Amino acid sequence: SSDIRKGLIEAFTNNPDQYLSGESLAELLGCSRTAIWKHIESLRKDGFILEAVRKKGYRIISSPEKIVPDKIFFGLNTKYMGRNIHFEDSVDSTQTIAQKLALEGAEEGTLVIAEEQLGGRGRLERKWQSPKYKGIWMSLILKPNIPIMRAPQLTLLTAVAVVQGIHEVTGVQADIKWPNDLLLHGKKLTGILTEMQADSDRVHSLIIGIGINVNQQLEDFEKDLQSSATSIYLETQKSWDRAELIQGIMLQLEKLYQLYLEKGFYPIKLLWESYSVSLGQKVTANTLNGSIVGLAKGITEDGVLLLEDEQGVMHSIYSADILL
Ligand code: BT5
Repeated sequence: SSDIRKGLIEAFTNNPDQYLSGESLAELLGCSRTAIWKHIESLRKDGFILEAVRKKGYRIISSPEKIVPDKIFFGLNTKYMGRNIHFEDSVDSTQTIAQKLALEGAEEGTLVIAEEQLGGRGRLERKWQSPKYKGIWMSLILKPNIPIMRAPQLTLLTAVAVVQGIHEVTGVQADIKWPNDLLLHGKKLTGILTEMQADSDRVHSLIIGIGINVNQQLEDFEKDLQSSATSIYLETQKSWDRAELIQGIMLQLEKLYQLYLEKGFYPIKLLWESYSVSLGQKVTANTLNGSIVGLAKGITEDGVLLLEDEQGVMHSIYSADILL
């Protein structure tokens, strides 16, 4: 029965401009017309808008408000990235679920997605607002065979992949602010949080949390964020299909990750620098040990930010909030 559902989604999404009759669908999928009708009703419940015209059949009008995991799966052009999807309606944090799956031996590329997070988190136990149906709240499991000190490279790699994925699908070009923010006109569009499971000095699993504001209108953000956050909707005045964005991001991630495994961090570093807004600028780095004002000179091979202060002293910044 889930095969019928998958078959229907595939038939509709592959023939966006065509009416498909109940009869032909029943024949195609080897089931009764009643079964087709039932599944069409269930797709409608999930937010697919399907037009029905007498004597012609059904046609897909728009993709759902809700993310439908099946829809991500079809049309996903990756070998392993995002192929194993763990989907939830409402969770505390997708990070927590992915952490658990990783401990249980989840394969590389496993993706946890939720429609809503009640306890979405940023760095240092800060909150990440994750309103229902409005954004992409997901955690990806990677298992690179690298030492712990290289782990920050994967945060930067993810930032590049998300910039490219968003650009491919929507045409919107975001900037990267070290280490983990994507900005549009200086407002935060995306946050990335990397957590890790490691034995002694090697990484076992990386849990990369990605939060992307997609279809929020201004009032969907809580008051305190309305001036500092933005969404793809606010930038384009258009709603976007989150399933399609996830597909685009997974494709870029797989390409870049493969490049990273074969050629190392250098090519990723070049891409990262090309999207960065902080480099070459005077910035303030607020670290847990105090603030440093300096010129952002670059990032090292490990993904560490280099700041040159007014006395010409170079500081390596491992973790901080950067004020531009
Ligand atoms: C981050 O932390 O930017 C990392 C955010 C990672 C979120 C993803 S969603 C899927 C996965 N599951 C989780 O539980 N988390 C990950 P940080 O740099 O510490 O920024 C946090 C700050 O961003 C907050 O203190 C707010 O000021 C701001 N903020 C919170 N929600 C936001 C939103 N939706 N859009 C823009 N800014 C937000």
